[in-house]
Amino acid sequence: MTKKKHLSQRQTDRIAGNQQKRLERLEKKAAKAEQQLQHTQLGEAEAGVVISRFGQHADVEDRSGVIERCNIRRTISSLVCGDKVVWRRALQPQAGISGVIEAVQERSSVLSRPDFYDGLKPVAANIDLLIIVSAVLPSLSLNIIDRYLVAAEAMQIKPLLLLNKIDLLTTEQRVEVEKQLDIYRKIGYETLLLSAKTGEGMAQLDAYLKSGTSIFVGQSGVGKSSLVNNLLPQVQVLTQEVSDNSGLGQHTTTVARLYHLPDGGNLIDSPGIREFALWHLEPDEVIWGFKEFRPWLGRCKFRDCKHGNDPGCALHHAIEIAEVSQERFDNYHKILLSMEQDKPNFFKVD
Ligand SMILES: Nc1nc2c(ncn2[C@@H]2O[C@H](COP(=O)(O)OP(=O)(O)OP(=O)(O)O)[C@@H](O)[C@H]2O)c(=O)[nH]1
Ligand SMILES: [Mg+2]
Ligand SMILES: [Zn+2]
Repeated sequence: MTKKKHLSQRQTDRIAGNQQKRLERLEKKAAKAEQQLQHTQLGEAEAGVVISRFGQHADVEDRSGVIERCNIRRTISSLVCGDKVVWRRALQPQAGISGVIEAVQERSSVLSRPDFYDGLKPVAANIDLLIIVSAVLPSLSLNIIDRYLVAAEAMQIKPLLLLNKIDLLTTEQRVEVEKQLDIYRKIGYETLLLSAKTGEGMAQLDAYLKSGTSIFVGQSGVGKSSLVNNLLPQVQVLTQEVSDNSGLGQHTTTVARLYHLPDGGNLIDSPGIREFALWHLEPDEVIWGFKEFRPWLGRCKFRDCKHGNDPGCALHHAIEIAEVSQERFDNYHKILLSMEQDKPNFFKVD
């Protein structure tokens, strides 16, 4: 059961106050960086790609593949890993800063996630494939998979379900997870089972990564960075054991980072999150994100059918004839319920 999160007025005020203070601090820092820049001579505008973003700075890859740490112009409101930018080199780099990012090119896609305190936060841009990584350790959660699938459908980014750590599965567990993944295969999603540890199944992943930009998303501790290390042994991203007592990951990766793969294609490793919220979506978008429900929508007896116990519900009929799975239907209701219960005020529309 999800615990209801009702914020008192005082808590809401405190959050607002903290946000204000944080904003002021950031403003001051940015103003200082901007001032320094005005005294620095800059070269011609160049194209670059954001490899990683850290607060007021970003690492930008120049055309020859060299990564340069840059300041960010205050006029840029949003900048994330994968963004294509225009930047200018400082003729005399100062304090490790090689240049300044002046503009961001239009994005073909953006993965955002709503944060309880900060509102909607972009994570990465220009993504072609959303690889939803799961594992039996910490735990295999179909609810989290469904949340990411809803987000993928809303962003119109192709998803791929990847189950890592198959080396840990007993024969019975293997049968069980195959059954669970069959639900997704049946509705047209592709799945991969593999192990970053033993390398089993890794070759199947290559075909997906060869072109475009892919991103690993999923709970902390499922092995996203371990997969990157398996694909790029020379990189060695920091990974960490899942803590035994909580069963939850440690949040080892803290910022998204883009890597180039040897056979072409880019791969972004992103920080794990405990729960992927969908507060930024409308209930209509959530149901649309369950793509096998679509043919049944609008066919219920009552126009305002909530697909609960309403008589003549087309979705219930679809479950009876095994066109829609009970698990996905239950997750749909769970997601809707949790959205209403936990939604912070700034995602509410009056
Ligand atoms: N047995 C087994 N363990 C694995 C496998 N892949 C990763 N691990 C272990 O899982 C733990 C977590 O791996 P990470 O790669 O740090 O997980 P992550 O998803 O990047 O976690 P965050 O960065 O916190 O989001 C580490 O102890 C890894 O060694 C696998 O295929 N099999
Ligand atoms: Mg990681
Ligand atoms: Zn209905």
